[in-house]
Amino acid sequence: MTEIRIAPTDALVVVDLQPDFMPGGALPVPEGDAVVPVVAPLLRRFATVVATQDWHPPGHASFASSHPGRRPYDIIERFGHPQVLWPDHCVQGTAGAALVVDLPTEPVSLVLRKGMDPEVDSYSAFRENYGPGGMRAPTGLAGYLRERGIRRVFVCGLARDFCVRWTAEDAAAAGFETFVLDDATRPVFPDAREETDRAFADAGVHVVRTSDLTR
Ligand code: VGL
Ligand code: ZN
Repeated sequence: MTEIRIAPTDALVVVDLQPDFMPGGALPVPEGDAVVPVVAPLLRRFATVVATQDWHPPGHASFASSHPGRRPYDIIERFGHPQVLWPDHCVQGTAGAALVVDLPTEPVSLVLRKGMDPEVDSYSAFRENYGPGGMRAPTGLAGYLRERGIRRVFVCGLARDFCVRWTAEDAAAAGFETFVLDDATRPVFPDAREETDRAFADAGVHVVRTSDLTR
């Protein structure tokens, strides 16, 4: 076990804690609700807290309903990369797209909405998924964090194998020392656990527990 002292140059990135990702929601993450009470007391311990909000227009290209003959969780190719087709979820302005109410909002410095391009999915808080020309458009988050002097990024929230994974990989690629808070995240596909662990190791992302954090 490690001991990590929280510093003023650390940021907490809380990924997609929204009702649609909770059990019973439109795109349920098993045990997704279990991370909320783990994350809630963490927010006040960081000077910089970013909360992301999946925020799709109706008819988004990541929805199976936008592809006749396809069903949720089918995989197709878009812009040369695999795209999981999801149930309709986190539609802008709907109750399922709000941030969960059991999180304190006062410590949240920035709410970053993503997935607004109707044609391109957006798992990561830092960049959209692959779009036309194989490009991944930046969200501006790396610049926001750099301008605030952030050096380390701690990622938690949902889902471990999609938005948390892509956010952590991109944080590391952007030069931040990056940690995933493992007890504060859950995967949408629990069978993908080892693949995600390998991706974190390959990216140099540290997987730690919230009990490793001290101050
Ligand atoms: C997510 C699938 C689709 C996530 C968002 O938050 O991990 N997964 N949109
Ligand atoms: Zn989404």
